[in-house]
Amino acid sequence: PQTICLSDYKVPAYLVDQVDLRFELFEDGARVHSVLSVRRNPESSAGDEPLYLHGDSLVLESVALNGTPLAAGDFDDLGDALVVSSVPEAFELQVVTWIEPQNNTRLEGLYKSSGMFCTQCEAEGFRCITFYPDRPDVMARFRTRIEADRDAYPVLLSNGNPVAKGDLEGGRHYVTWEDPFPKPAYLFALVAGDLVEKKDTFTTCSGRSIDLRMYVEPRNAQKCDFALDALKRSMRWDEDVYGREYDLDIFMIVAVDDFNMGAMENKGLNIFNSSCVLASQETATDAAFQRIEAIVAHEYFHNWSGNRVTCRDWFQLSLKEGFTVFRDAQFSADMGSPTVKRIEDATLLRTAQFAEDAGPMAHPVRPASYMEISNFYTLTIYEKGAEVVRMIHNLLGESLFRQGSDLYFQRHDGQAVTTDDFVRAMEDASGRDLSQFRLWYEQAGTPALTVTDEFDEERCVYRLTVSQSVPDTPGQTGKKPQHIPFAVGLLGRDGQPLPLLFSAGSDDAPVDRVLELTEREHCFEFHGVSERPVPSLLRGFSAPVRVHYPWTREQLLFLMSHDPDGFNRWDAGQRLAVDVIQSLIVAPEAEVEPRLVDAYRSLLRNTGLDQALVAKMLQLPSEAYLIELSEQADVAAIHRAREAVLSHLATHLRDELLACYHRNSAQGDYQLTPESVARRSLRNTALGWLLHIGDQQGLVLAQEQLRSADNMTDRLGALRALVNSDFVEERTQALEGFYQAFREDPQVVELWFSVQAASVRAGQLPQITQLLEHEAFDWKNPNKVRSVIGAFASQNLAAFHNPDGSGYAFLATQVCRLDDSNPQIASRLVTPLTRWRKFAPEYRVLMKSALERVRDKDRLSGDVYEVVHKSLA
Ligand code: HT7
Ligand code: ZN
Repeated sequence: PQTICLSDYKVPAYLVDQVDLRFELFEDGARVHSVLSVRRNPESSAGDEPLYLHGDSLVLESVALNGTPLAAGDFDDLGDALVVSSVPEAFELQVVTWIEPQNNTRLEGLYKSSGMFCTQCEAEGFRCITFYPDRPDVMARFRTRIEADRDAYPVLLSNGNPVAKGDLEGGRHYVTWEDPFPKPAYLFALVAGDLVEKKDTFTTCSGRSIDLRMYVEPRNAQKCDFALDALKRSMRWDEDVYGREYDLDIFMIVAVDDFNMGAMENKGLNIFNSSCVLASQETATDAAFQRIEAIVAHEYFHNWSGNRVTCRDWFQLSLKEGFTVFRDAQFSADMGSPTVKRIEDATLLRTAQFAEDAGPMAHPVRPASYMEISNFYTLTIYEKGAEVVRMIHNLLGESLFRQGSDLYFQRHDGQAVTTDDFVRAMEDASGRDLSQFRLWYEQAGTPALTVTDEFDEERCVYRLTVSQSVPDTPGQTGKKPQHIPFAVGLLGRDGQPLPLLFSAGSDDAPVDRVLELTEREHCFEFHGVSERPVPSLLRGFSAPVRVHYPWTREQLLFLMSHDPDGFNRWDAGQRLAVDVIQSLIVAPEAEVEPRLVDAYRSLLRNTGLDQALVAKMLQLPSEAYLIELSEQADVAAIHRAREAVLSHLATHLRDELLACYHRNSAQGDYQLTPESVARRSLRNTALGWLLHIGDQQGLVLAQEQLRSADNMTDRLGALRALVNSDFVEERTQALEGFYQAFREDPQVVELWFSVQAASVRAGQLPQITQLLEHEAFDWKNPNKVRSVIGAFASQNLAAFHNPDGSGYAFLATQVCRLDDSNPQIASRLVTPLTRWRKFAPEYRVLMKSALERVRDKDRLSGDVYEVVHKSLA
């Protein structure tokens, strides 16, 4: 595969004003008639360059220019492109192609899922439908006519508004759609199927009535209400917080079972992975409800941040993804608990994005090159990109940020632009200079802050010295210091916040401040400090950085109970638990810190504190996070130490766990309020801990909960606790009963698979192999693949990293198998092996050789090639 470089960007030589598509859909394939109105781009210096149209897996049936069929010598069908050598200034190009959606296992372009036709065109799927300049800076108006059998495909959908429909001969019918907004081809969508329609409406801020439609398979008709409500909440929120009104007369959501990612923001016709949109109390967990709300919002918000203003090229992907993730995070915070949302986001970032940023595929938020763009839908582009926007928000403040976003949308509406255009709008609206800040887009790697402090008792001066360094990453060394907003506070002996005075004498100082770090080393002096304070650093996770400060265990315990910043309260608990677990890794026989037990005891008893925060604080740091923090991870030792701490806590806090369980037992009807979600989380954590130590009373409670639960959170909580216990017979029975009860529901079966695959007790390799042979497993369905193979390799770390290398060999085999049918999924699945340098030598050697086996596979896809070669380099 070729490397594509940002520095080679050229404006398109030709523009497309109008696209007329006619799809003839059949069981054995589809014929696509395309008419493109093309003109030379006045901004291009390319002269009379040939017309270059991308294509992938297409059979060309005919090509004509202004109605005249082209002769063989007038064009070249290169397989991955159609090149027309000599074209006028402006012309119409008619192309007919034949494709086979029923055989499309890559799930890019037009494919079939559970009998329905659907599309996925981002990033480069449109070229699998017809020849086209498939790049986001070519924006055209689309008119789409879909023809299909009326009985098999009564519902025919595309972007925009329906403008015509009617019957055709042979029991067929058609519908024509017109999208008035020019868009890049990656936002094109088509759906044809036998679907039920759920209807709703939304009245916009200017009084326009929008038809909301959700299309699902008949068996899912009862699982739409939550998503439709979430959609309405999102539409209102985007008007209130960003002043963004919806623009078409209809907004549609479709659920499909086979989908490579979570969802897709196609203009007016969002397509969702079923597991990211369908929900009912009986079948979806609280986490699933929250994820669905966030994804529905995310896709909807793209209508402005992505569709109305889109990306110039794929190097700018974070322009739409980072901004939209930031917007959906603000929305979720407003809908629930801001602190809990921040903890969840920071956990994902610190566990997985930091690992990516320190690994062989590390890349800047705006990458400089790529081979396969699908490999760049990463945590760095999405989550770190969102953090970068959040930092701008922190630096500018609410009001100037809003003015910046208004300016960005107004200035660039209908355009394909760059991250630099985004930053410039923020600068122009605020008057701030963000030139150094731009390094966040250019430099890969997680900055590390080392903080030291001194207290001058006589002068009452407290001095914080912060030095920053940005690590080397592949292809990037010797990096410059970045502009980092660093939120801090100081706590006095009794836990009172101390004023932060930059000079002596002034009064009325704030008790928290955002320090702006711009130098390699920065020193801040605070005056009028009468006692040595405990610093609370990086409050609210104000920047995606690592912070090193030598807090003592005593200080961490103090912050855990006194820090007014909820995030840092949680973080202090995490740091303490990490420290205790790490000391057991070094000395397995050492005593577990008794103060940790006391801290958890008071958490379990603390009914005064926000229970959602308590639920988060009770979660021990994950094995993945502990690996991320190690230099040369010894997975078995990490697993052993963490389990030992968990067992110790559970044994010593048994009474408190039982009390917590009963106190938080279900009362009244199932509700999705933050309070009820926290209650279920607390009781399921308590249950999990009790079963972890083989508690008989816990077993009875789990079995009863599994039997009587009226919702999936409690049912799955009980099942997970049993599966992660040593009650072998009981867990086998529970798994069987659960499967029989929900075997008809693919989303629940996915949960059932992943609970086992992620469990060190139920998910050893022989059991994983059995799951792959299970009647419900389906190699063509990415969700099933993720729920078994993905869960095993990324959550069941002790089993995956079996010192005999069997887990690695297993993953390599499955990656090779999937590479032939779905390279995007294969490429994502191989990720855990690419981190081989992170591990102790005995693991490293085996991981590397598994990776080499993948590298040596015949006909390796470009997707997997890029990841494997870069990680072996
Ligand atoms: N913008 C969407 C990206 C996406 C995608 C990318 C590559 C391959 C398949 C895909 N499906 C969806 C999703 C989003 O961020 O909203
Ligand atoms: Zn997105």
